[in-house]
Amino acid sequence: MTDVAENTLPAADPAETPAVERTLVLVKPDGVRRGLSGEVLRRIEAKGYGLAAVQLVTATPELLEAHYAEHVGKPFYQPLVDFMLSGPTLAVVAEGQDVIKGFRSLAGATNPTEAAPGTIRGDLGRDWGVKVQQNIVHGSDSPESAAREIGLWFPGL
Ligand code: RTP
Ligand code: MG
Repeated sequence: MTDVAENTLPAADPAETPAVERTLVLVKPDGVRRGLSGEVLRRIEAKGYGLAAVQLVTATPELLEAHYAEHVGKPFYQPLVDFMLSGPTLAVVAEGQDVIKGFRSLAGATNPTEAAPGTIRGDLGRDWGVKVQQNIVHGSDSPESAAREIGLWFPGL
């Protein structure tokens, strides 16, 4: 007679279970204003990533100072904050294997003039001749940034 225990499924091997990574994506006020929120979400989903949270947020100077702490004091900091306060932002937590790097790849280079066609910034962005690059999206640049930024934009998550 077969032992019942031998017929049960083995517990998942942690080494075989892929660690799901999360990143913070922002559709910046220019993207929301231009009606591109859906297009950005479509590209994230079409790539195969999941949406863990989506919320329209009106940023505050305090939130932006924490979010852009690495840029405080740079010449483009105040124009960047003014731009980010110019309308609502769509905050998104996207998830999947290597999604931090993968979304940065979908977003393209910071300067939309130089961003490759096929990327969000390359296809949908351009230089508008204003003080700071309005480049439609933000994506976390490391696991540490992602954890910090998700905590700022989604304190309850
Ligand atoms: P992000 O953080 O928004 O995903 O963009 P990023 O990593 O590609 O660029 P980062 O260096 O972190 O800069 C943050 C945002 O500041 C604006 N910026 N403008 N010289 C400029 O005009 C300049 N440099 C940066 C952009 O909106 C950039 O996305
Ligand atoms: Mg950055």
